Amino acid sequence: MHRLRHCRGLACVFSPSAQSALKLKNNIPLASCSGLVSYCWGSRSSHQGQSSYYYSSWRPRLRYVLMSLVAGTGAVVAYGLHQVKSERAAAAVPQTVSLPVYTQEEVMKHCSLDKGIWVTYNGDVYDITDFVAIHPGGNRILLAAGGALEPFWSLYAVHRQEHVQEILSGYKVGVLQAEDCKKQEAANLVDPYSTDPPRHPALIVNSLKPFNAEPPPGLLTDSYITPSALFFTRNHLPVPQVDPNKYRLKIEGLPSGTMSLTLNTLKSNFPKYTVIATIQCAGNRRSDMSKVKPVKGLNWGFAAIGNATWSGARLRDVLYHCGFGPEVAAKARHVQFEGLDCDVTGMPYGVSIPLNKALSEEGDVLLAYEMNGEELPADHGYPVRVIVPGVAGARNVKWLGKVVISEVESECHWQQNDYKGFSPGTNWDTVDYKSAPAIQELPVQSAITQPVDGSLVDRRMEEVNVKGYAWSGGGREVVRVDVSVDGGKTWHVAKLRDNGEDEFPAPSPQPGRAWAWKLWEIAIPLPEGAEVLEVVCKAVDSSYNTQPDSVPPIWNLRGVLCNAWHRVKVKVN
Ligand SMILES: Nc1nc2c(c(=O)[nH]1)N[C@H]1C(S)=C(S)[C@@H](COP(=O)(O)O)O[C@H]1N2
Ligand SMILES: [Mo]
Repeated sequence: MHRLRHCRGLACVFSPSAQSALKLKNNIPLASCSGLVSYCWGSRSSHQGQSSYYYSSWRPRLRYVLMSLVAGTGAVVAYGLHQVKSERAAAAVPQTVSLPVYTQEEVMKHCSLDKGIWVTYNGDVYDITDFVAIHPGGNRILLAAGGALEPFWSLYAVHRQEHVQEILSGYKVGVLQAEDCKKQEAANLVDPYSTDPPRHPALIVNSLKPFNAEPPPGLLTDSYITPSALFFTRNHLPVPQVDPNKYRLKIEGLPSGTMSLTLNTLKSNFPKYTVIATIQCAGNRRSDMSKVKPVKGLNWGFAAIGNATWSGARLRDVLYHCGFGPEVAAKARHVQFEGLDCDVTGMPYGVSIPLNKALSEEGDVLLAYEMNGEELPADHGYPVRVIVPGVAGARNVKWLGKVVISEVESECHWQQNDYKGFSPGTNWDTVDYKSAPAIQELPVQSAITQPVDGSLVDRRMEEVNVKGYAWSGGGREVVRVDVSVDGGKTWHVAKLRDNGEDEFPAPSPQPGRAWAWKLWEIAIPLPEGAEVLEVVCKAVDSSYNTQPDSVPPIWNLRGVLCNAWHRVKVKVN
């Protein structure tokens, strides 16, 4: 963060519009910025903060339109990066020649596309101007312009791989002056993830920094309520350290100005409500989608979902207490949330939900401070998170710092340029994030947790036990789960359970308020002579929505909303 403040020519923003950059980055001396470069997050930004260096998306895009606000004229300059690529590459200095020594100050001057993008890493200086267009993580690489890569690479550990360093070495142009090196080292010692909490060893880790993990799917259906320690974790950033005594929840956009609530106020001044709600990441089952064609994002299996009891104050109660009334209602349409987790530039995680969901008495949106009867674990949002039942995980903001009542959706990356669905025909060259609405309610979903794919079934058992979960977004209750062991030719209706083996008292939900999943189970006779079974499930919700039979027609470049029939193959012996 500090490094960026030193950077004269701000070379990057987190928003498609330079305007919002000005608003968001007002701590940076924009007056001295000679070439402000804005960019579109969309096409190169990878899933939820994770970059992939595996997919074949390296060829430069032609669609690089960089807004260059030269000396405040706002001139828009279209800049085809690919054209200058070869010239610049020729200028890279071969390793055998002794390299020029640069000071940090000299490096800092190269932080715009016209002056070149320089960065330092481990005491070396790199001119990565040409690399910007082919960076799998998109133009966010520009955040490091004129400074060190280390603070960024420690946020996105995907970079700590040999071949990434190899790629970088091709762009080396010099070394950093010894004194400046020392200064950098001192600044880089802190690993932003060093304060992340300990985690359960049973979790299957998808990415360590930021931490993303899901439980072994078989454990999911062991209990109707997912134990907190096994509940999937989806973090985009380091877990923030929050002192409960200093914690303040800011409420903005109401006539009384900014309100500030303590944790104690939230707990004692508002009635405590408890809801049982399933949270599912919009990227759950992404790995099924990537089997069809590569997608960008964390390779979630089918356990990026969990069911818990959440307790806290109702958001609507807090909003009315803070002065929400007809005056605001006439204009406001959205409620924006900001987390206390920030990236290196100080940008918090942020998204929004429609205001009517937040205000509705039947919406059950909570400012939760408890999960499964205990205070929220660090990974799940301590001390306060939003629970938006029936809505994609991404909108359930953890470590909640701010609530803003607004006429517009959150401007943040995760609302504007991520978590949206597209046609299977849309690719990274044609995608227009503005053209699609943000994912809110999720479609109907189900998956098989038993038997496990690739396992063996004993013929002498005469039947196969099939188990799984089913859930739908928007409070739509799952009313039926159909299961087949012959790939979908013949079907059986599974027994739905509101509670698992544990005797959790789960009252049947009110219509439109079915926030929790259903576990299901069925024993199906083994078809005579079958050597392989293709076990398939599909759920039906109270609106008679059901799941599509295959992935290709719903494939999308980000691998979200994967809810095709879940299929598992087992051998009979
Ligand atoms: N502040 C903040 N809130 C967040 C996230 C985050 O990274 N930061 N991740 C979101 C996403 S994408 C999901 S799926 C859920 C996951 O919640 P969990 O980790 O408690 O399962 O949290 C959401 N809320
Ligand atoms: Mo998510």
